[in-house]
Amino acid sequence: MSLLLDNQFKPLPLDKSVDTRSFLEAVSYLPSFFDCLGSRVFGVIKSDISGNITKIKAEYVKDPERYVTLQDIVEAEREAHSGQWPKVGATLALMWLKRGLRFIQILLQSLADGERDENNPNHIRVNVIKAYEEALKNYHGWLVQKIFNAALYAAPYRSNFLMALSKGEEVKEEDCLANVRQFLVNYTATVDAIYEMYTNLNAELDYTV
Ligand code: 0SG
Repeated sequence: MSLLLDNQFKPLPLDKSVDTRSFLEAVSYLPSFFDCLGSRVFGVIKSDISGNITKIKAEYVKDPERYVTLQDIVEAEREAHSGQWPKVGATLALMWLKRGLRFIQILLQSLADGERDENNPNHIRVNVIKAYEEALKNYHGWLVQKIFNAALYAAPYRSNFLMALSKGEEVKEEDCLANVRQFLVNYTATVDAIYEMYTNLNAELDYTV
C-alpha cells in the first residue's frame, strides 16, 4: 500500500475552510516519514515540523468546539494577542508549517510531472531545489541555506524515495506516481486554502531565519 494514500487529506467544503481535527490527523503522519529517509540531517526538519504540529494541537485542544477550522484558531489569536499577532502561537506555527507542506507539494508534483536531471536520472536534487526555491528559500538566511545544502546531499535516490512512499515495497514507478497524483488532489487544495487564508487575514510575514 502507499504511505500517501493511507494518510490522505480530506476534500475541502465549498467555502474552502480547513477542518482542524482532520488536518491535525493528516499531518501527524508526516514526521515519522523522515525516519525512513536515512540521514540524521532530516532530524532537524522532523523536529521543526513536529514542533509546529504540537503548537497548533495545543491550541486546538483548549477548545475543540470553538476551533473547528484552522481559521477559527488564527482569528481567535488575532483577537487575544493583537500586539504580537501574527508572530505568535499557533498562527506562527501554521505559517511555518504551511511552507514545509508547500515544499512537499512542489517536490511531489515535480516528481509526478516527470521532471528530472537527464544526466542523473535517479537523483531528485532538481526536484528538491525547485521545491526549496519556490517554498522556503526566501525565508532563510545564509546559515539555514547552508543546512539546506547539507540536506540536499543527503537526499535519497529517486528509486529509494519512491520505495519509501510505497512503505518499502517494490512497486512499479508508474503505480507509485499514480498514487502521488491522487494524494496531491486534496493535499494541494488544503495547502492552497491555508495560503489563501493567510493572505486574506494579512497574517503572512516575510522575515528570514
Ligand atoms: C527528500 C529530500 C528533502 C531535502 C529536504 C531539504 C529541506 C530544507 C531544509 C531546510 C532546513 C530547515 C531547518 C529548520 C529551519 C527553521 O529554522 C525554520 C523556521 O522555523 C520556525 O522558526 C519554527 O518552525 C517556528 O516554530 S513554532 O512552532 O514555535 O512557531 C518558530 O520557532 C520560528 C521562529 O520564530 S520567531 O523567531 O520568528 O518568533 N523552518 C523552516 O524553514 C521550515 C522547514 C520545513 C522543511 C520541510 C522539508 C520537508 C522535506 C520533505 C521530504 C519528503
